[in-house]
Amino acid sequence: MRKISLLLLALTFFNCTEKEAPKNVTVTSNPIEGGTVAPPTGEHLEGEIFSFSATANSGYEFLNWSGDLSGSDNPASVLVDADKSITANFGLLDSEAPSLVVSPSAQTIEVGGTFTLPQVSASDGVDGDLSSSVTVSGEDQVDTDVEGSYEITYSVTDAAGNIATATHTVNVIADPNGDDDLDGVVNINDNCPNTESGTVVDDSGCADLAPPVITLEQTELTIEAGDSFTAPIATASDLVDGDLSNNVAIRGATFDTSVVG
Ligand SMILES: [Ca+2]
Ligand SMILES: [Ca+2]
Ligand SMILES: [Ca+2]
Repeated sequence: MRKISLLLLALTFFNCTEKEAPKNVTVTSNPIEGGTVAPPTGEHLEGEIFSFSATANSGYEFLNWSGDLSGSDNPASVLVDADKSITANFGLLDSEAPSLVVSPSAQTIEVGGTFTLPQVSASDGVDGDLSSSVTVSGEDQVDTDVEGSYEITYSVTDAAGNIATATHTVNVIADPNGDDDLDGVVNINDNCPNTESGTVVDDSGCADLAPPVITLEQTELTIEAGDSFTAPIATASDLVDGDLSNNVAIRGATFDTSVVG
């Protein structure tokens, strides 16, 4: 009788320990810097239903689960019926448009001439080199037999849908040494061939938008009370107008050199 009791006790104990044997649940973030999973790797009792949640780090988004868990629900539950290996997959968030470089941005040719396609390259922080995905429009509109300014538009879209565009202008001119827009810059050097009459232009034939630069020998002067004050020497120059030093006007508060201040 005592033997049977002991056997029963041992069997019960054995059954209990087998049913509740802990299982290893391994969780992994892919990539590691993409985010975290809770709860972390650990032992869980067999038969438990466990809920895992993935939290993306800044700059990443949670994509889906792989391994012994699938789908993209977050959190997601798994029945611990064996050792489990669960991976949370994260992807880089992409809110930046690719960089699209079209070089040069313009060219000028004579009527009847041929134009050269610019160098075009595109790269994206997430998708990498996208140069082969660049689309072009307007190229077939360029008529090298007719004077005019033609714009070719390049465009590229990254996997996240961010779009970048850039243009290349083909100026078709009659006479390279003429000055069609009468701004003083010969056609061949004129990147803005349709400048409005009366506009001040720079060497490239485009509106001069840069203000002159003023340089002062000293920006601050300290003199003793009673001493006389000499204004600092100021020079000024402009990309288009050249030396403008004689045009510098002095403005400022009136002051009394006999009073400390
Ligand atoms: Ca991007
Ligand atoms: Ca011109
Ligand atoms: Ca011009």
